[in-house]
Amino acid sequence: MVNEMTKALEGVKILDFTHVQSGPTCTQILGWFGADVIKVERPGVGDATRKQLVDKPGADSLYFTMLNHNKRSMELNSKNETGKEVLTRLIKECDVLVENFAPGALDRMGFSWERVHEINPRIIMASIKGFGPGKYEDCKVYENVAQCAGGSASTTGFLDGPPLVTGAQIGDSGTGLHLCLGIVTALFQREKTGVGQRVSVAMQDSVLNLARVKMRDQQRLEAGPLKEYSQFGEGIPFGEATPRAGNDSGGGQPGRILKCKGWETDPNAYTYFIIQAAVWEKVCDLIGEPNWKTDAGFATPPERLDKLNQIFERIEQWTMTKTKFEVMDLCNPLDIPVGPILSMKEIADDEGLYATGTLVKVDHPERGEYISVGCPIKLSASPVDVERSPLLGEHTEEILRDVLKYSDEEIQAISESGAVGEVRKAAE
Ligand code: CAO
Repeated sequence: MVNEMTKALEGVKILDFTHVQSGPTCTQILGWFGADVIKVERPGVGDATRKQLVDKPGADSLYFTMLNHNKRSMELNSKNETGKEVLTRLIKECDVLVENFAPGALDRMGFSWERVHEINPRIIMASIKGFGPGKYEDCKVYENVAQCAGGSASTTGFLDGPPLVTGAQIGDSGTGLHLCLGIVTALFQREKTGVGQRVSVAMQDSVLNLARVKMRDQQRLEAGPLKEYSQFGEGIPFGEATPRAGNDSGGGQPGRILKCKGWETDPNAYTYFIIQAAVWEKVCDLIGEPNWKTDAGFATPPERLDKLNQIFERIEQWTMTKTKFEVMDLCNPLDIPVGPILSMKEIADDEGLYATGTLVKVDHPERGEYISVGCPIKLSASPVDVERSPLLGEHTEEILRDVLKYSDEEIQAISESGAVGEVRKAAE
């Protein structure tokens, strides 16, 4: 039954002019929701990530293959005159143009928003840049630059250490997600107005949006110290800016990462442990400190603030006698919020994640089977089938013929002009 369902974005054509990570994550999601994503790549070169962090010589890298599922690839030189004509036809044909070139690159190609809108007034043009309008608008930006400029790095890490970037790609993939929402919102508005619009997302803005609670804390500082930060209980004064909070929880409930059984040899034998007021008594019983339920200095959350190190050291003595999964099994029935620190290896081995499609095994003609992260957004009436990423230019001819309706002679002429590189047949 499920396979007969239509997909949410079926019929929507995307001119995917994205590369590296931020843009491709966006168009990949649109592809998962059923849009026809036509990835336009430089002839013979393609998206630079195809050949970055290569693990299998000759094959597209995992960097590329995991970010470009459910797309068709077309080689097209957008600086060649015939290439520009083909691109113009693509713009006429598509509903959305998505790009994350360096600032000004599309204008230099001759395809400013004004020009694109003139070619197709219904088209939505969606762009990612590092910064919004202002003093940094011309900068090229990568993931960690965005994490630093968006307030994430200054608020990540330990108080006595340097700023830290996080492993989650909040600058690239986070921005791709924001752009995706902008695109579907603009498509929804177009249903009513009939015209397209420009959608712009800056990586700095996306990171800041995700670091919203740290801007909350910046303003709370004016009213006094941030009591839920460990440094308050430790008597360390606050400065002018939101400090790094180590592993404190951002929600106001004391929380830490604690060692579990095996920590001496396993770098991920740890659990997150939160002591919410509502479950304090259960925590006390669990760790064998029943007196702390009523003892002066321990009974209420404000009293405990200057004793958090002592309390978490005691809880850690208990967690170190259990594996992180045993901690989970014992705490969950008591509603004590804990979370095992899962390694990527443990996640890759989790059958439950394959059952939900969050992890998928994908076959690829050049590299064989590999694991990919599937679509994290589940629509009950628009199931996702994760398809392998396209080879460079795999669909050039198919798109020229079926989407752009060029005749055989015209395709021959386009090919001879050097606009599309060598036209190849789709791989099996
Ligand atoms: N045909 C012909 N030329 C093409 C082409 C095609 N199909 N596709 C791209 N080009 C050209 C561009 O027009 C540009 O030429 P000019 O410099 O003459 O204008 C050139 O290729 C390089 O494009 P670029 O500047 O976008 O690429 P880069 O590798 O130098 O920079 C990046 C990469 C990501 C820093 C930059 O694109 C950027 O800042 N993007 C916006 C922010 C962003 O998305 N960053 C996240 C990237 S993921 O970490």
